Amino acid sequence: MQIPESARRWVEEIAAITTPDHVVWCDGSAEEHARLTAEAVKTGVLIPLNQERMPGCYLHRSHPNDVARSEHLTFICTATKDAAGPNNNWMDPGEARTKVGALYTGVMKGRPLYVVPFLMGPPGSPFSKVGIEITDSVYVVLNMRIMTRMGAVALDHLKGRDHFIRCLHSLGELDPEKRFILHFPEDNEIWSIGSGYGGNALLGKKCLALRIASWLGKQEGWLAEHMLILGVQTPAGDTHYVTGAFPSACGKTNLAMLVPPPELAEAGYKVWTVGDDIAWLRPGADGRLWALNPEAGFFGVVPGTSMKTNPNAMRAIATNTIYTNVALRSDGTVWWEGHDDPSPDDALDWQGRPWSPTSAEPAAHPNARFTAPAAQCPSISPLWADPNGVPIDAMIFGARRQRVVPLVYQATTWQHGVFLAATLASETTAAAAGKVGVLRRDPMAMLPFCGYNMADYWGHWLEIGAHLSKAPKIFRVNWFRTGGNGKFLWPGFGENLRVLQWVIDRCSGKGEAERTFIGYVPTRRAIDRQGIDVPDTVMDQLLHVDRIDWLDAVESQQLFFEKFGAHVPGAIMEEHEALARRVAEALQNFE
Ligand code: GTP
Ligand code: SPV
Ligand code: MN
Repeated sequence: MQIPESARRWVEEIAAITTPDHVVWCDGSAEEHARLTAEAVKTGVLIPLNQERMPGCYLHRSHPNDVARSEHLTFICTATKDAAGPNNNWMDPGEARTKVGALYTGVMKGRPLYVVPFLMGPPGSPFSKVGIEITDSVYVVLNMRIMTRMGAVALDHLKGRDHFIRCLHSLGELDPEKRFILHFPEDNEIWSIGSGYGGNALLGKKCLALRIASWLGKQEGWLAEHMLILGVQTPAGDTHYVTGAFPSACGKTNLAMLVPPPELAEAGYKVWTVGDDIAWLRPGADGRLWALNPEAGFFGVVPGTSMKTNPNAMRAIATNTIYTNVALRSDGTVWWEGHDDPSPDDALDWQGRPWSPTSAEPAAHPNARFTAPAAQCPSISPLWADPNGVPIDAMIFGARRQRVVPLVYQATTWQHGVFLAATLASETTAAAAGKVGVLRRDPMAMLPFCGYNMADYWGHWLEIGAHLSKAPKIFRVNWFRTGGNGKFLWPGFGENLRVLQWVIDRCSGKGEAERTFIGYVPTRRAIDRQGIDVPDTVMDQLLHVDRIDWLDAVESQQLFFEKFGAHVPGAIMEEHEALARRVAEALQNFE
């Protein structure tokens, strides 16, 4: 491995502060993987699963207080508070370095310090970025090996230069009082301490590929987004690529791996997975928007995953997978709520406590996760690691909304679409610590991940649109609308392809729609319902746009925009005011 001098010096500096037992440079080799896995098993970090039934699979139980991202402990440390915006927690960089820096003194005593070079994006792509993560967690190393291109491949990408993002991680004492996830975008640096969990600790993912990358994208003219990327192959044989931004645990992985229902499969539809969580997008010389997946694996929600909901994920996680916080059955296999098998009579829950179907608590943590190599997914696209990515026809924005938002509708222009995405709101999930089911604004599904002032970010979106002669069409979807009985009205999962069909139709100038005050809504018959039991009355409920509901929505948007003051782009306020006018008109016509 070609180690740049600057990296060597930085590691020495950190080792002098954290005083580890020894330093291990990770090269990403198979031999190293075997050695680190054995080490993790010996120290109880990983529990081997039944190797006959689940080759290469392991279980990890995290600390019970460390099971989700900690948004309230996540900070953007920029010179001014204004640069971070009201969407982020802010800490002065000097203060952060003093206060949190002190926590690193001697923190790795008795533990190894691993140096993990990693590449976000395909090898050989001019758009890929290199990070180096220092960590004292072997679990982090083993996860990074699945989620990124790790080791020699990353340092080779540097070609002797020292353009890498410094990522410093320590488990610390796993004390929530001493837990911080800090980003220094002005210095290309990330500091994380006190958590070993996913988005807090695998620093290539949310910290680098979204928060730091969104900042870099603003300077360099591209976008880093919380988006899946998929390709829909139609019976005609052409493939249309679509991105989908949904907040955490709102359906990206499931949509990315969609299996067409029998009627559509027979007709010749196929869905290809390019990415399930993060997309880096840039305008191409052809005036289209191109997307690539910077990750190499999936860190997906386990509960609810089954052969019925997501067979591609089930196959992807059958081998070489790390399971975090699921239940363990007596035969050494795993189980979770929503699994195809019935509840086991006796199992150990995610904390290792005896569990039976009469137990009061769930067997798996609601935010239990799998870490699996993307290449293992049966629907993985032949272009998933293409250095240029794929050209995007449509972008969809989805969220959990029991009420108000129809199954699907289309924005009238790019500017209207940016406004639609900026006003996205969703009911909170178990992916972040805090209450579940509370409605909050989550623009572009990026509220926890935008590394700078979100209103400036909307401006950047508008600016990107100005560089696109063939901009993707923008849509809003909602799989989660409920009826009077509180049940979901739409069957979801594979059947979501029926909505994608309309989306693709609209991109090619087809697909029936009615222009309403929120945008183009499909007519009842525009969504193909052959083979599913969704009666006309239910379809009408799914597509209903209610004037009173939207009057409330406009008022709440106003309050949200006010938080960002003068940073809100004029074009966004224009769209907001135009919507308010259209809603008022609709109310008048109604009376
Ligand atoms: P992150 O990894 O946290 O960013 O989440 P994600 O957006 O990839 O969410 P994921 O696809 O893992 O879905 C989370 C939960 O939503 C799971 O429990 C799914 O079963 C459920 N879900 C996904 N798609 C649908 C759908 O179409 N309908 C319904 N009702 N539930 C869905
Ligand atoms: C999310 O919370 O959106 C995730 C999981 O994708 S984590 O990597 O923990 O952020
Ligand atoms: Mn995510």
